[in-house]
Amino acid sequence: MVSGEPLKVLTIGGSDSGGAAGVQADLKTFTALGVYGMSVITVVTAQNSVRVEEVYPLPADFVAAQLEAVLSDYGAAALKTGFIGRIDLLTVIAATLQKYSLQNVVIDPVLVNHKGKAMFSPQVVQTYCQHLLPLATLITPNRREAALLTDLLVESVAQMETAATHLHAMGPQYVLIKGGREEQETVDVLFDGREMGYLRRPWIETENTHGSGDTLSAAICAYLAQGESVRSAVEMACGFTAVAIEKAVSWQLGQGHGPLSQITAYQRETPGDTAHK
Ligand code: PXL
Repeated sequence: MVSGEPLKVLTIGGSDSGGAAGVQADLKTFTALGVYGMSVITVVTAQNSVRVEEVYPLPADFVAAQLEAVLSDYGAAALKTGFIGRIDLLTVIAATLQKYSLQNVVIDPVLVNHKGKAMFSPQVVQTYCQHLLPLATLITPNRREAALLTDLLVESVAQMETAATHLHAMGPQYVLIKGGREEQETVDVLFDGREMGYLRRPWIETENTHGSGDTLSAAICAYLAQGESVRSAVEMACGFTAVAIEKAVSWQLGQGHGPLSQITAYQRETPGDTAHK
């Protein structure tokens, strides 16, 4: 790498026309954290802050062509997957990750909508378990997604710990289960196969969390590319996402569930620091 060049990071996911979630949230996060962002689009959505109007799937061979184009030339120091939702895409993506022996693979198993309702068939869930989870450095399901992947009830922190153990046995090196709630705090559970870690933050009361899961996994990716350990990448990314949520609490960009503020999050986290690794 030539000195001064940015690290290259890839997101594989869906386009959100509203700019809140999906690859748009990822690319904003990558830019805010100073890495070079690339994107392979799986589906194009017509959506805003109120609803998803339409989803236009891209053919698996075209997704494969995007992956090949990016990885055969640029490569990637880290990558994340977001909205995939189809078996043919999941298997193409898994085969490509193996072909290029990619490191720092963050799998955000997008399986439920923001109301927690399952979006895809049980076969899609099974394909994640069989093909993608074993290739992951880290998986980042929320409680509902952890429940779908394990067939367990995942409500309490104790149940999150049990689910994390089951998920770790499916092959990922680390498991982060997001979105636990204890009184006025959110609790995420991080498991590396030996030790449980807990990330606690004050609960922020806001509707503007559209794209928060994407922002978190994209930030983890950026920090991993920059050489952070998984544990510190997760801690730093949780901090970044919390500030991005706080900064957008008073925003009313649309009529509904609004986005986060990725750019100002970075400025506040590290004021004046443009030389962050
Ligand atoms: O936040 C999950 C997500 C990922 N990708 C796309 C989305 C959403 C949620 O709205 O639209 C394209």
